[in-house]
Amino acid sequence: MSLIASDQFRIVVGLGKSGMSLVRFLAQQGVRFAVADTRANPPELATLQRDYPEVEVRCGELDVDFLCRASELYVSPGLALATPALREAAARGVKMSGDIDLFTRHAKAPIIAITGSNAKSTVTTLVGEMAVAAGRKVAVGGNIGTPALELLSDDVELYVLELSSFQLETTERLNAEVATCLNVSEDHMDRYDGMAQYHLAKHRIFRGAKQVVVNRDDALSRPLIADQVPCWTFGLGKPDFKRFGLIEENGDKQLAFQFETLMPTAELKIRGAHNQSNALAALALGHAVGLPFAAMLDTLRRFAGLPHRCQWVRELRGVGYYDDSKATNVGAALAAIEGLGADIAGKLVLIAGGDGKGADFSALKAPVAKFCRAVVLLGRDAERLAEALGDAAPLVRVSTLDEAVQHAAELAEPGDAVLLSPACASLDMFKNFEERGRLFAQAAEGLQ
Ligand code: LK4
Repeated sequence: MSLIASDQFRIVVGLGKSGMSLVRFLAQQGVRFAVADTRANPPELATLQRDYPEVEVRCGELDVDFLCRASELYVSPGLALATPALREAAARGVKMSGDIDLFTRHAKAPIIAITGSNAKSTVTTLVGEMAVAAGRKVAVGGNIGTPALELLSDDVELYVLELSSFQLETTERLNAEVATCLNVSEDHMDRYDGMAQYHLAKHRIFRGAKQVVVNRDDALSRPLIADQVPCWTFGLGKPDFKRFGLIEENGDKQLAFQFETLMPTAELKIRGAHNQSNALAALALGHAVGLPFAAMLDTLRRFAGLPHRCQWVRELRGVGYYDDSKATNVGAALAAIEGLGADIAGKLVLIAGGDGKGADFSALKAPVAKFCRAVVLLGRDAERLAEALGDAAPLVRVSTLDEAVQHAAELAEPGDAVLLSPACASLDMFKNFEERGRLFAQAAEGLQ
């Protein structure tokens, strides 16, 4: 039985990585569809024209009448549902959907679903590696790595998905085995009418969930759900029944579940309180699907962190260079500044700026004053950052990342660290945060 009516016509809106996964999936299902993208030359256009020359593609401004020929649109997470042409199509009765919606309709194995403003990639990767260590046939992807539809296979026993608020907006009901919203702090204010709307989008992850995982240290992570849905919690405080937390014994901190200690936090390679929280979140999610503690703890001992997540790049003349390009919002940059700042002998020379997405940068001022020798600013919102930082530290404006690294190297003293933690998206200057991180590392490695 097909789960998509094949007599109806669909349109994939947005031809990036997930758009291309939709094309492959729909073609394989024998569904009639076309593709639209607001850009003149979307990233996967050449691939589409090579592999699916018969599929109609319309690039440039969206045509409402064209969109209304479809019963359902699969909208890219990169395109706001508030785009006038999409609003008009929805008002005329066209259903708005996305790749995750299609995925859940076809997935036959349980799903662990993870969202949050920060730490979702780290926790998703950890849970995936825990499942591998436990011998489960697991597929990991969604908002990181492989698009969800490309994970679908009858061999998979467990799916672990990282989901963004944009992917959740086009998902009616996820029906995850276990769902979590790790934390909520300000992000994407260019796409939402405020924190309430952003929070609401993230909490769609709980629709139809059989179990939930809640962060005791972030009230915004708590879902409004029925009492009978099993709930596991994690937090940095002392645990209790069904809770993961930290137990302190003679000044020694241990990861713990209920009334038992599991392992000393000193054995984690990933540093800082936020990473202890991430480890506890991964344990809670893994435990909810029955992964054994031995395999999960083994994974926690080995995991050295993700690329571009406060990643050490090199040392030169007593100065460490760290790539935290993945800090695309204020909350992430705060964690890096406070975490690394407290960990080094000297001070930080921070490189920040890019597309701020309408953020309020004021929370950066105090930690910058405390930990930074200087801040090097670049990108579209450099001036907005400069205003928010005021006299917290000396500010230097540059126009390229190479220049930023050069200036930072000149400002840093032995014992200091140069930290790229932009608090902004990269899309004003780079393909994505990965490219920004790679270019930072290249520039740092080129210093003599
Ligand atoms: N049709 C269509 C259409 C038009 C334009 C689709 C997509 C675009 C623009 O391309 C985008 C690609 C990826 C826009 C994005 C995007 C990813 C907008 C937002 C995101 S995101 O929010 O999921 N991730 C960014 C963030 O967290 O800020 C990542 C930024 C970065 O890598 O620096």
